Amino acid sequence: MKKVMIIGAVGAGKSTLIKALFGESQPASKTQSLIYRDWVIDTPGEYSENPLYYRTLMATSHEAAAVLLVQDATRDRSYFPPGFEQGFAIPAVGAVTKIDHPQADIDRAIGLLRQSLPEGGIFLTSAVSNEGMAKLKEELMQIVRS
Ligand SMILES: Nc1nc2c(ncn2[C@@H]2O[C@H](COP(=O)(O)OP(=O)(O)O)[C@@H](O)[C@H]2O)c(=O)[nH]1
Ligand SMILES: [Mg+2]
Repeated sequence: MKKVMIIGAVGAGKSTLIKALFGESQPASKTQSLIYRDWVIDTPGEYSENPLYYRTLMATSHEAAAVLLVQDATRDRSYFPPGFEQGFAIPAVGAVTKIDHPQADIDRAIGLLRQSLPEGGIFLTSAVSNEGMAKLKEELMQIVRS
């Protein structure tokens, strides 16, 4: 099965999002390396924050059908460089995480994500309330099945 590679800063909620996609609710432990799971590739946040790892992300993307850029709704900055999505040869979609959080600013998160993902769908999600999870899963399943 084709895979979706999930990228984003340390603590953005990537691993928790993946657990929610698989219907699990236990907390995610810190991601120390690339983790292949079914149709998903989880990545350590350091890979998105440190340009030294960009080559690893690019190489890993060759095993994926799409890349999912994750932005934490509670954070006031993005770690992706502008236009990051264009560096990948595969389609990209975005996800804003933690929209349930009292400090979430969804418009700010969309704005930050759009700097790296000029086009492509952006899905608003919470692994806590499960809001937006079904829609995101549907989109990703469509990509991996195509
Ligand atoms: N409120 C809230 N917290 C979340 C959500 N998703 C993740 N978190 C929290 O964010 C922190 C980092 O999550 P994690 O999945 O490990 O981030 P990763 O480093 O991107 O894999 C953890 O404390 C999670 O409990 C969410 O949807 N809502
Ligand atoms: Mg993780």
